[in-house]
Amino acid sequence: MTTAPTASGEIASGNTASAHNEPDLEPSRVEQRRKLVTAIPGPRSRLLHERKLSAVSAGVGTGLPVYVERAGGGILVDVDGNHLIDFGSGIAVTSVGNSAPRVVSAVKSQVDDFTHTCFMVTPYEEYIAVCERLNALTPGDGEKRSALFNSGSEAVENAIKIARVFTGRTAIITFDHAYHGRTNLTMALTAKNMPYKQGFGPFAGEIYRVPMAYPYRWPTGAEHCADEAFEAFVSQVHTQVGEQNTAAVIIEPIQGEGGFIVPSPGYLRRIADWCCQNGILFIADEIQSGFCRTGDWFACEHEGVVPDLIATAKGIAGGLPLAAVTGRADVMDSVHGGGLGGTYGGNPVACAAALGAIETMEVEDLCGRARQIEALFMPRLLELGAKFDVIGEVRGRGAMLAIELVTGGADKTPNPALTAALNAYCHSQGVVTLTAGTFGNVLRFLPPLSAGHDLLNEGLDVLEQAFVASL
Ligand code: PLZ
Repeated sequence: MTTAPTASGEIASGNTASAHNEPDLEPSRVEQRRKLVTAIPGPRSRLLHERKLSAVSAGVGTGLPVYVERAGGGILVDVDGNHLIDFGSGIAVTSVGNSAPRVVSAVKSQVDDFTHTCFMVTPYEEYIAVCERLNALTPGDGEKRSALFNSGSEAVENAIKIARVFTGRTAIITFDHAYHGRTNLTMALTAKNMPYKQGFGPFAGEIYRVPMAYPYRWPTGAEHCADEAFEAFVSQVHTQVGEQNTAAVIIEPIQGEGGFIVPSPGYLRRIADWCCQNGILFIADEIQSGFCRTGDWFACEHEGVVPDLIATAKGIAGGLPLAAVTGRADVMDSVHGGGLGGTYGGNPVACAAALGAIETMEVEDLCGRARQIEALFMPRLLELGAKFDVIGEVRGRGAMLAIELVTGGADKTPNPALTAALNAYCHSQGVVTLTAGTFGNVLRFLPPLSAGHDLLNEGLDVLEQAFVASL
């Protein structure tokens, strides 16, 4: 087993002391313990699942068919009364916890006032306030502007639109293992065929894919990854696309769906500098990695990178649908009036939720909390890695962590069957884990930052049992 260079560095060790104490978290109204009162899924969930199968399109998948009734802290309560430990946060969304008190009260009061006018018709202050917060919180001291949308995919689409208008160029560079969404343009940016793209083409044009600096799987070894991946990037853009035709490079600072791939240190910085030298915009997709998840407000801060544009969503609004593009004022203002928008973009209820969520992150120091979670998880995951040679790599940062599963020993052949078995075991024992990865062989951990230490440790105990049960 190897560890990614960024996995357990100074952040982890600096917080070891506090990691052993229960942090000062907002008390949740949901009892914070795992409790199984039926098999998983229980009888009520099974009934609902039958209804789902006859009412909902088969194209909409279900990771774990337990139907949720309440949630808070680090617990999901299902309709059968089971308390499950949440290691997924609804795919990195409820970082402040489900129904976080500030989010709930801001939403309630906004719903009492009004629910919608359409910001493009008769605007309201909440939208502006969210943009002001984003402009201040994102990396970079220069003047910035933001625009709000409904989903991560929509934010990415708009970042590309803006980049094309600003540069007057069309080509967009994306990476192996990238995930940017399911709409037509973002499907083209996304790397993995099944299930995201199969049968859904033709895809948007002018998208070019280059290798990702993926240290664990770099053919000549992790130590050569940063240099060789950067050389391949520069050469492919030059020979196959042309710098003068390239509007933007879009990258996830830590790749999410692709398998929590942490690029080699320095790689992002070199790409960003090269973009700057060539009049190409650097777009960071921080939709999964943003908002305290990795122990900083945004993952690119760890690498000292200031993107021209940042796409955000997920953690921004504590579970309500909201997304944004934030970036350099000259870039954002280059679009003609009326060129950006949408009926619901920056809905006032979602904006109120975002203001509540951002305040929670500040007041409860959730960046610090994500680092504490890393300090708790990392040693335990590394211990598992030392014990079970099917763990090829432990990696990630803050509360965005993963293990990559292989057939064993020096053989790095991906092991999706074992990954599925471990995932299923955790589910059966009331721990909601998620898989990821181009090869389906990554188990990822994205707990709410509101989850207590005892609960997280208990979830990790179950993970350990999963190895014993599955091997
Ligand atoms: N960019 C980096 O992680 C969404 C996808 C789940 P939307 N990731 C979860 C699924 O199977 O649909 C994501 C992301 C990154 C963009 C997106 C897209 O965000 O809000 O799902 O559109």
